[in-house]
Amino acid sequence: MTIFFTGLSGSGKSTIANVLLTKFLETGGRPVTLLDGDLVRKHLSSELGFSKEHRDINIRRIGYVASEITKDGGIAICAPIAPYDATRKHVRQMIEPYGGFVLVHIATSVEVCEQRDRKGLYAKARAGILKEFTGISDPYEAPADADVVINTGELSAEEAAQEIILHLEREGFIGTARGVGLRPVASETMQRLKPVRHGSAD
Ligand code: ADX
Repeated sequence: MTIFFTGLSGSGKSTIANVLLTKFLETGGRPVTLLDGDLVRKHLSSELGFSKEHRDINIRRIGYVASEITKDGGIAICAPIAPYDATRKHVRQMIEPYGGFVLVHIATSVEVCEQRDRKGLYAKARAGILKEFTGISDPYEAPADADVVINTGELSAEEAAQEIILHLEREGFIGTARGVGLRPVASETMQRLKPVRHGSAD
């Protein structure tokens, strides 16, 4: 399974992805790999810039690694900006033959990201020192096909990670807290077959 985050720089992707990683590691089970935007840029895509072509190469590399992890039964958590809709869809198509692909949009507005400006990059982009900066001088195509949308204005990173876990449980990608990891169809069938009881507690 691949959990693919998308959102602006400073939207909270990395923070939430790291909380999610910790939760998976605590639960144990399948191996988990985090492909963080900044770390991929450092180790896997250090020669690339931020033109559309280079961003697309970067995202397709992440997609390829995630598809291999998914194929092997692991969990890949990816957290790049991934600003282009067609490229995200391409990655979904690369991964879905091998397992689940869950697109998580961290929908923090550019105003909020700029106001926080944790890395000081928005100020540099405004000053024209950083060119092609997503949300300022470069596009961000918000997804219409996100499986989960996180509004970080309302949720802490912990709560956001919990929302994602709940979605994964609901869709049958991971077992529930009680350890009943049924696929959605099977689970619905089970519900229908379950005898209806009145009065007595379960
Ligand atoms: S992506 O567009 O190819 O998906 P990626 O997530 O790898 O982007 O890298 C984004 C990170 O690179 C940002 O969080 C920021 O720290 C840094 N960065 C440097 N220059 C830019 C830029 N022009 N646009 C966006 N991010 C930039």
